[in-house]
Amino acid sequence: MAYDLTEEQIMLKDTIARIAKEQIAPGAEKRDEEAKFPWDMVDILRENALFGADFPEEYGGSAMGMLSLCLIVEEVAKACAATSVILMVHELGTMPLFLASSPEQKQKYLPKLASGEHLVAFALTEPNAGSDVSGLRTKAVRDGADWVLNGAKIFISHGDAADVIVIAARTDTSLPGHKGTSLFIAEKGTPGLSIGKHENKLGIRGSSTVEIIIEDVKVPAENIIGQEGGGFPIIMKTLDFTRIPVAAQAVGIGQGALDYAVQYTKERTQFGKPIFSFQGLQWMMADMDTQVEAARQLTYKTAAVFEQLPKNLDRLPKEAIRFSAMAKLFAAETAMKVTTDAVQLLGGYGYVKEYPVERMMRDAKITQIYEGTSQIQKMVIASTL
Ligand code: COS
Repeated sequence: MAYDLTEEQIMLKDTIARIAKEQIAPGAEKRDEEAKFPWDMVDILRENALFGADFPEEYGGSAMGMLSLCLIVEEVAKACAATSVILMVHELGTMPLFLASSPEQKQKYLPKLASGEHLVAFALTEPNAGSDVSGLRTKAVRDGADWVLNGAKIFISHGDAADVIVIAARTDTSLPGHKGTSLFIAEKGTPGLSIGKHENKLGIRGSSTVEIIIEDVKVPAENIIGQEGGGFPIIMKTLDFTRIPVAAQAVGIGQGALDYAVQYTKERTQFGKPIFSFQGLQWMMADMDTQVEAARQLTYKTAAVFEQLPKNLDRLPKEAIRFSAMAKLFAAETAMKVTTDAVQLLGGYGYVKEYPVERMMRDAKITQIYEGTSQIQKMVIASTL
């Protein structure tokens, strides 16, 4: 399959790179330090109509597809990984709706999500259900025309900023977790839905990560997504799709660190020469460049494969699942290695907050963890062999 960028995609990438350089990069250090949800960045993404990049036109999106979304995420992440999380969480929270919601649910929720007027969160993880999603304890019990949800979620990105929250809960505890799980839409302000602990994180500190407490939260019966008990395959398929923007984020973080290191080593003089002239450092940067480019090509190829696939409940081809996990694994590992090497290239300056590479190194770490750890990606890849 060909995945060369079209003229439009090259222009899109250049435009986002310019916006990121002028409007997103300047506050990245402050956002990292303050660790507050960046509403000013939401405004920039709204003004540039980026929330609806991968939404169908009939719901107000621009239907640019997964590859274009990845180009956007990559360029934003190059400047500020925390800001790119806003677009990634948007894709994560809306994917179950694309895959399995009713026409009425789509009509009700997607237009305001496409414009970015509403934000969304995906409430999946629990203290006992991280890598093992089948261990969910949050329960939903039918009560007349409603479902009543009880439980707690942790590590939920932007749960405090979201207007719409997609919640995974067990609707039949007599069955193994992956059979009795369902997904529900809950709206901000629903009685019983509250925000608990805010995590104080190592990286992507400008994004918020919260606990969500669910106490007798009533949602109307029509807010279930797909069939009762049919949530697990929707969750798995959602992650198959959304691991690709995570890979794009990792590529952006790696490229941002490499660009900074190249520029720095050309300016920094030691032993009477720019340190870029030393072959030992050139070889490091040649390796970094090769790794980032390889991660980028795997990510673009995967995005191009996925954009041909219909968003419905059918199981994805094995090959697509394999590519998604490989892209996420390889790009995340690359981002961690390349950012660590960038800190090394800057030496003492790399270790202090006045220079951005230590932030990039801290930001890179999460790409090896969220939406499935690197070890889980290896399990997924191995399961397709
Ligand atoms: N798409 C659709 N359905 C899938 C699927 C996929 N990619 N992968 C598995 N399933 C289905 C299986 O077909 C099976 O259904 P049936 O029993 O009807 O056949 C069911 O899901 C269970 O499959 P399996 O036994 O393989 O699941 P496991 O519980 O062993 O879990 C892993 C598999 C580890 C791959 C899965 O739990 C996973 O991805 N974990 C990581 C979760 C994660 O990313 N967490 C971070 C969340 S951040 S939002």
